[in-house]
Amino acid sequence: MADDLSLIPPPGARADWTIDQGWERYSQAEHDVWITLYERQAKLLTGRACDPFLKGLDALDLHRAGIPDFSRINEELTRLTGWSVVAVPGLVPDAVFFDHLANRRFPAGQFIRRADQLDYLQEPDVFHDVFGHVPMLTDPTFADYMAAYGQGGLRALGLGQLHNLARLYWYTVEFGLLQTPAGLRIYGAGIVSSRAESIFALDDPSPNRLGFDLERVMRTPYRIDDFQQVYFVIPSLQALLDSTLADFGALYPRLEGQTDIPIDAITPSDKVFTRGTQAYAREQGAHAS
Ligand code: HBI
Ligand code: FE
Repeated sequence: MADDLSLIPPPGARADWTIDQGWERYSQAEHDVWITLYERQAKLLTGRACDPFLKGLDALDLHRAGIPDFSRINEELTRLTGWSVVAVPGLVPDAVFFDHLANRRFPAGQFIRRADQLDYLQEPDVFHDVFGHVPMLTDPTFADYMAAYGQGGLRALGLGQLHNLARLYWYTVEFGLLQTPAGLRIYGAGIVSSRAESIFALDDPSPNRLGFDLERVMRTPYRIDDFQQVYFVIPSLQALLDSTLADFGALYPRLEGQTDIPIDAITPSDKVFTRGTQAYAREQGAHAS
């Protein structure tokens, strides 16, 4: 998370931390990185990503000529759901991030990873942000969820409760799975933008896959450094939106009195899709010094 002590934007950025995308300044090598990543993921995600994601990818025509020009995708995106993409230099402070979301603007990194960093990157770049996040924003229900999350984020900041809400973002927007008649499908941006996790999240026997429950998710820590040990499955995008329509003001005091649920635990009230072996996490732990 960005340093919230300072809300002052870096030199060259506007007061709301946005910058020009500068699309005409991308080099061919940068466009080629996008095309490489796009082709790899598009192939992999057929039958893995949920239909709203695949439909959004098509509707915005995200592959044409490399890194998309935000002004081009915004025409269609705004028409569909009232959202737009704005360019930012990298991570922005929480308050700035939530204010954009609440106003249906998605802050996207302007830069793209280097060709030698295709699989791992610390800060969100234009591929993670635009390929990963923006297709779902063409879905009216998900679009409403993201805006509601931004509003909830601003309230949570005021209440000092962001740690709980950040878990909701992580386990839905970034790493969420959707239950469909054809099986589990991915909608989380952190999964769809990663080749390895697109496979791991659905196919690996290691992680738990559990039914989404708002309070349960808010009590579950997450890892930012490796594949998830637990994925939460929503029954529908509408159910996700419905669970966040209420003000969380009453929920936070209740959470204060409860302990976190260990990341690999399954509780008696969990709906279990997969009881994971946790073999991958154990293996990684064994390798850590
Ligand atoms: N800034 N650019 C950017 N992208 C994010 O995803 C982001 C951020 N700042 C804060 C932030 N995320 C977190 O507050 C949320 O993930 C909870
Ligand atoms: Fe993200």
